Amino acid sequence: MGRRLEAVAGLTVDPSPGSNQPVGASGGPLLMGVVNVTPDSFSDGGRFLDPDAAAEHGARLAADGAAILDIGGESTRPGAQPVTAEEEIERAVPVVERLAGATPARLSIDTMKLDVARAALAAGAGVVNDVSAFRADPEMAGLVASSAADCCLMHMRGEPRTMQEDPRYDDVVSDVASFLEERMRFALAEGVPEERIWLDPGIGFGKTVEHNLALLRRLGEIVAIGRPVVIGASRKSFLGGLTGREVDDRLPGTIAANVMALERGAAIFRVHDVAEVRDALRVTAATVGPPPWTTPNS
Ligand code: PMM
Repeated sequence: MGRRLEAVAGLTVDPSPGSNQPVGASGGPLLMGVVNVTPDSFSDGGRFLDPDAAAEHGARLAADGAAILDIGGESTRPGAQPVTAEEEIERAVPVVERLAGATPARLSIDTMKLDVARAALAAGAGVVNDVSAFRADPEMAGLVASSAADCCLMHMRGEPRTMQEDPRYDDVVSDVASFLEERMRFALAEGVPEERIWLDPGIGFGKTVEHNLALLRRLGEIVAIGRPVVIGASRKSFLGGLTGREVDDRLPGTIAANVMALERGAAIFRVHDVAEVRDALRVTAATVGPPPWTTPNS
């Protein structure tokens, strides 16, 4: 069994889960299960507002093979209204507390706010997933640098409230790659070690269907930057645009997008349906063979 397959199977995920080892140190693609503790998230809003229910859901995703659980207290769906840091902490941190030590998965906090990230790291999170790539709160970089957490820097055009209003690019793939390189330089300058940085092209964040497809088709150009690439295509509206399916019926499209992303070198797969995507990625990984892509720490 190859390294990549083992990681997808959840056999080698992290050498010491819950520790601050860079995720993926064992090599291989990793599943990141989505735990949205919001009333209005894109596909699962309102389902897990109760912290016990959310933690139970996270534990289930970990049992299904998620090496990382991404816990978020603010919806980033197009047009979503911002929430205060207090509200976001109240939603997300109790879930981090319940899951810390109760699951082998690494805990990621999906936030753009410094205070939320700080509280989540103190409660046991080891990853900061900032969809603003440290633009909403530049001090986030210093927090990550001083905490030894990993971070995910994602591309988004504008902000969630307005990002889907007529998005335009010269060339979406090279624009996104340049943006991610610039944000990575910023993070490095603020003291974040390179081996703790992951990059994400931000599927659905200020992009048309065609933009999302170009990013998936040419994902290799993002992978070539040399850091682990996160892909978040799960249930997103471009899949609805292509298939005519409502959000709960987009699993086949989600699987297709993740399989293509694995073939093109993505390392971390942010999904709602961990068990199903895991099976698809196991078959893909077994078929395509040894990793052509950059693993964390390489
Ligand atoms: N997508 C959403 C939220 N957070 N984080 C990263 N790194 N990448 C993503 O693509 C991403 C994210 C929105 O999706 P959801 O509302 O289904 O969670």
